[in-house]
Amino acid sequence: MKIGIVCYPTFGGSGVVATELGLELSKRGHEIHFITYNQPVRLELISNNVHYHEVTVPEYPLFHYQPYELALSSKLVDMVKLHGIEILHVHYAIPHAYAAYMAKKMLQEENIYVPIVTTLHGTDITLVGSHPFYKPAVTFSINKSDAVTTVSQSLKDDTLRLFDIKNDITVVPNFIDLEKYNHGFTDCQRGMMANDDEKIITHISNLRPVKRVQDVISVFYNIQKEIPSKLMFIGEGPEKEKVEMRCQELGILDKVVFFGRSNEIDKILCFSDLFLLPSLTESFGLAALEAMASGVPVISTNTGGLPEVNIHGVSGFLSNVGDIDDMTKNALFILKDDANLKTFKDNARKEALKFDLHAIVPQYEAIYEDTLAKCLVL
Ligand code: GMT
Repeated sequence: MKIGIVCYPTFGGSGVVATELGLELSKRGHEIHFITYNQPVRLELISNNVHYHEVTVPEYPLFHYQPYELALSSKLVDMVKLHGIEILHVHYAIPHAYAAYMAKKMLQEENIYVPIVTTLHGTDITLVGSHPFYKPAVTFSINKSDAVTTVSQSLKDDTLRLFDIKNDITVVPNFIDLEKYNHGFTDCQRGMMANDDEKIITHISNLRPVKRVQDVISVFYNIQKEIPSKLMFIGEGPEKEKVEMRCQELGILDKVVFFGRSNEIDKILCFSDLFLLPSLTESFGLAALEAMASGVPVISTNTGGLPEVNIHGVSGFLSNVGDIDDMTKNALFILKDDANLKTFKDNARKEALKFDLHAIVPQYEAIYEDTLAKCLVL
């Protein structure tokens, strides 16, 4: 199949999933066309089967806001015609599903029919999409998609609760390339980060308020009072400066390593003992799955899709949002006893196996095939 993929190219779960999906589909023989405003961060390979088409928005002084969705829909029309793209898979409703629908309508005028598969990722529904300002456009885009998927059952429930949805929604969970997290390499440079007697705690996110990164600091502060430990803090975002200031106030700046954005999180996770994800909401929690795939147990909140990924008492623990004491207690339970830690590490890796890309990517292929078949009948 010739598949067009639209996503946000920046660091963020939806872009990562879309990129990994495209790369795996290309290995399975499909021709993939990424259409977005920057080369996706994890898209290192451009090959015969993988193409990247940049959407540029010409600056025009009359426009107070440059019309990205207009540029995207025009680019989609051009690329579908030029490359014979058969199906468009758009990740994140706003504005991708909306722009794809416009492209589909323009193409129909020329008797070209391209179905749209929309994957909802979380904040496009729970935070941004449900805002009264966007709600009509998001509802319309979901209802006009030829197939709709969500990355967790919880996100499907949220979508049906928050919007007036007439379409079926299929849950296709996020996935992981387990081979990438199979730490065959021996340069797992733990010694550079911490002493042998120190435990390594890690947090990775885009440091937006929804990630509640101050809770990461509070839990780590409590942990390091009880056990020698270091915190690996990975990501860039609006909360970073406040976090640095708080670490200084608490006198733990020397115990926290700030990495900024990293494309090598597997290398950091390979020497981590525990992952903290105290988010306010999380439709899935791809970062938690990446940690688990590396054999790192997870202390997370129990919101959204997190209980579908992190299994309480098995791969880690779940707590109510903001319950620092409970998160600390659970973290210490895992870290204080080496045998316990080993059990949780093994369990985390085993639970991650459920999300192996070889099991999940065929579900998308089946959706593309069904959607194309249904559209031929119409
Ligand atoms: O979590 C983020 O800040 C980024 C956001 C995105 O759209 O890139 O992530 C959402 O999609 C990920 C991939 O499906 C999910 O793993 C995240 O849980 C989800 N984030 C939220 O729901 C807050």
